[in-house]
Amino acid sequence: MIQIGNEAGFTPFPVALNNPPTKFSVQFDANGNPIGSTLKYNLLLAPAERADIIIDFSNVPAGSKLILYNDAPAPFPVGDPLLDYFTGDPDQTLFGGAPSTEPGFGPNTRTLMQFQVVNGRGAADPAAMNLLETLAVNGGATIGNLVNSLSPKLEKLEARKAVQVRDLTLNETFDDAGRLIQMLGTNKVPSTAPDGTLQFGLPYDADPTDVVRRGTTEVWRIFNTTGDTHPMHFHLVNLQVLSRQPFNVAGYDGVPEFTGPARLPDLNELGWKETVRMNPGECTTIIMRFDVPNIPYHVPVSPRTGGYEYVWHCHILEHEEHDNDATVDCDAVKRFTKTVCQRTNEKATRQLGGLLFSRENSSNGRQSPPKLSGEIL
Ligand SMILES: [Cu+2]
Repeated sequence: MIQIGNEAGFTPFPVALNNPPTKFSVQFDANGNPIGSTLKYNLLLAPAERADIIIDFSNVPAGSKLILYNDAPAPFPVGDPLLDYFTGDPDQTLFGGAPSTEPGFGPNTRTLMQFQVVNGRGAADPAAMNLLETLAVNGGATIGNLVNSLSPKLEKLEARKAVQVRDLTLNETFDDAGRLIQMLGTNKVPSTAPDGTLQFGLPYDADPTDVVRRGTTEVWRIFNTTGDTHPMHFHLVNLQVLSRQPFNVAGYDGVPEFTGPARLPDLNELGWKETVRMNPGECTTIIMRFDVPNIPYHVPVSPRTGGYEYVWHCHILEHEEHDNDATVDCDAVKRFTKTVCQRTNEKATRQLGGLLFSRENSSNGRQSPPKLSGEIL
């Protein structure tokens, strides 16, 4: 399987995924049910991320039927069995979940699509396909000149040209009804909870905190203090991912203490993006240039700010609809929300990006914040 593009266009070079094909060992929950691995995968996509991929079926016999299968735990990465739907899954109505899924019916979050392989027809694949495969398999990144002759040359934004570095936060707290919600915020502390917890999150209708200038380039360091990976989606601009780095969530007071080295984005995240996975316990650093297009009609300014408001938000719909959004005022951006998970006395542990996360749900149905419980060396 070769990826040649994402939601924002071509990747700088073709990327071979899971090559040569390997059968992954999966993780298991406390009841022995298989749950997906968050460390090894063919293609990891969060909501709103897209991939243009080429799959070579030439060695698969005609008549074969193959299933495109999703084994990503949800919420990612720790997962909750209540949100894992498949044929013959256990009846979870006693725990507030769904009844067992019968064959031929949904919901089913694992079985996505069936491929039926038939004999090839028409002309053979052009030779360029073989070259593409060779490039991808041999590591396109190391064959720069040849690759650039095949694919569009993509500009690489340079951090040194940024006029501003902003520190922003992904947060979770509880709403008035006791439900877990997610909010975007800055690194400034707008309030302190009764238990002394620092609250960075701002509601969606708060005034924009970030005013950007047309045409300028900015670097945003976004600290995920929640237990989930959030696919953050940006309106107005595309972006490039610079790095991910673990930080001390429990001790975060607006000034980060990094707990490990930064690492580069995955190969299929290079080039332009408009939705980026932001993992729990990590600072995801992105760079954007706010090139606002000229349009041949009048757009009224926001009566609230007198500028133009644009949104960045989590693309998990439940989070998006629950204040995980923020507006940016251009000459603008702002906030975000989260998953309600109410299993009781459940402890879950998952690995992601070399880090180990765990989360425990208390008997009152409230979910503890994620704890970084270790580092995998
Ligand atoms: Cu989210």
